[in-house]
Amino acid sequence: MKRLFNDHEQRRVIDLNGSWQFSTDPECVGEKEGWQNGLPSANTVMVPSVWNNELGLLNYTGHAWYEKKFKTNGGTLVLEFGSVMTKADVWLDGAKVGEHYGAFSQFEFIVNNVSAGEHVIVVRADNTKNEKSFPQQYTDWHNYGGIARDVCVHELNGISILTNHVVYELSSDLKSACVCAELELYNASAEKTSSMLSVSVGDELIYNEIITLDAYASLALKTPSVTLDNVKIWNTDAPNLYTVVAKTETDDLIDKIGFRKIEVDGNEIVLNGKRIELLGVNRHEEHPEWGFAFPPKLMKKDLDIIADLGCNTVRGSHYPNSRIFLDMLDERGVLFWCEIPMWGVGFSEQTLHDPDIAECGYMMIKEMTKYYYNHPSIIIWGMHNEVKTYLDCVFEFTKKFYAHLREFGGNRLITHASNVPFGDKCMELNDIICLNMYHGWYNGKFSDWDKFMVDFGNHLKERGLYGKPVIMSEFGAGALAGYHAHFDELRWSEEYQRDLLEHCLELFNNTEYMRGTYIWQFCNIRTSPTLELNRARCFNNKGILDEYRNPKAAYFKVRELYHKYAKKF
Ligand code: ADA
Repeated sequence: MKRLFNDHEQRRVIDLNGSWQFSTDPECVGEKEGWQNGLPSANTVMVPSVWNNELGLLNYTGHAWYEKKFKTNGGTLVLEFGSVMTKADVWLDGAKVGEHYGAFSQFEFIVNNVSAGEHVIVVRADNTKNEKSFPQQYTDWHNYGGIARDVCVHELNGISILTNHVVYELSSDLKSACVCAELELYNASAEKTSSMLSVSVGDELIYNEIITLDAYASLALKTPSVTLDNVKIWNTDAPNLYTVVAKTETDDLIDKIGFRKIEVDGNEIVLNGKRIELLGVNRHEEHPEWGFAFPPKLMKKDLDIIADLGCNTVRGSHYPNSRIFLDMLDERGVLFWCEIPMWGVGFSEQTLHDPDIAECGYMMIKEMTKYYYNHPSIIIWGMHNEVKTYLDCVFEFTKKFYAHLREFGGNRLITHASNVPFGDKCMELNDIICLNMYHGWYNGKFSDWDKFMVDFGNHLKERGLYGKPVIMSEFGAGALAGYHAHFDELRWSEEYQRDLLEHCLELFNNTEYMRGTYIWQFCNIRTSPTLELNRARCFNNKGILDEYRNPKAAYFKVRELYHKYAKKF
């Protein structure tokens, strides 16, 4: 996967980004007609991209096929995809190598015994929605389709390193770390093979042993723990990173980590021993010209804007973002909330009772921890958003998600975003309580917030939850950029949005149990063209910037307030 740094120096990686052959398949005849062997007629598209930004395909839903030829030295290959929306079927030289479900996760297939020379890779992407799809039938974002993130082919030789999680525990004075590595290894050779495996963190070698594996065998290896002294902590004002190199005689994997500790102390959130308040925005990784195939250049610009706003955190609503964006957050010391696309509004009660839904969510939780484990910027794992948390079946799968994240998710706070403040059965499970509320927009007036905050505080006391930190994970109002009102209360005007956000932020800042805010939302996004959500222009207009990143009046108010609140710490 493309990162901000080279993640392999030894391994040969073939970049498959660039031009691919492309054909839609509205009648779903491709497989029957043998398109997996090569597309009969095709246009050229650039990958990564979503097809919706091609002329005439904005709302295309269904199958579309991609084909690309590449040359390799052969042997064992890993075909790696950053994101295919939403279901992917992959063929190499006409033979099926695998399939993957889920739009926002990396995935890969290992293929052995590939001959040297030219080969053809064919991908069928399918963004069809149905009663079991993730997300469900309608969502508050556009139903993009395509190969939306990088594609590459890795040539593996001998004992190879598939993943490496660096697991650590910091001492109470944060001066030393007890560190080990959890690796997945694979012998890409047709013979039993031995190789020296070393793992280093910064300048310290933490493991150096000979490993032996049978032909094409895998091994999950946990190295013994080593104590590293005088570690430099990763913090928002000093994001110290360590380069981690895992190496065999024939392969390598390079990553970056940061040592930091996030915890809850009563109703405080504590980062590296110091209480913090989360000053954040919700951000979709989306742009009208690029859809979800969001280019790194724009990621950097978004982050520059986010820094200007005075934010110390971003919620990646509502799915894992690109690895390269996470690398940027790691480098800049910006905290991140990472979640799976289990976006509740579309899930009916009946669907939530279906065990396949819980299973799909669980698979996405496992993928999220697999690929994102090492990023120090991730301080919150989000399990789902606005799912009907008053149901027992939701409580049951949330418990399972939580247990996995607790055991395999490293040092992070675990939560979900709730829109049922008074009936949510899962709040007790969570490390922090997070609420999505829209008083003054979908219902009532600004002033309803004041009563709500008192009522919710009382509710927490009655439930014995008053000791937990509370975050307002979504709140906001729509504003059409350039639409101004004579009277400050005129909905859809920039002034209304600005005044509502000012009212909310000042209120939350003065509420004893509140520990942070994520404004809905950073910028406008394209949404579903169907009528369920009734969105003006088919955009969610609650951005404090428009979709081209031009600030609205609310932007300047939020910037003033976030900079003022940041001074308290
Ligand atoms: C929900 C949801 C967001 C967005 C928002 C809104 O809280 O989580 O994705 O749809 O509502 O704008 O109404």
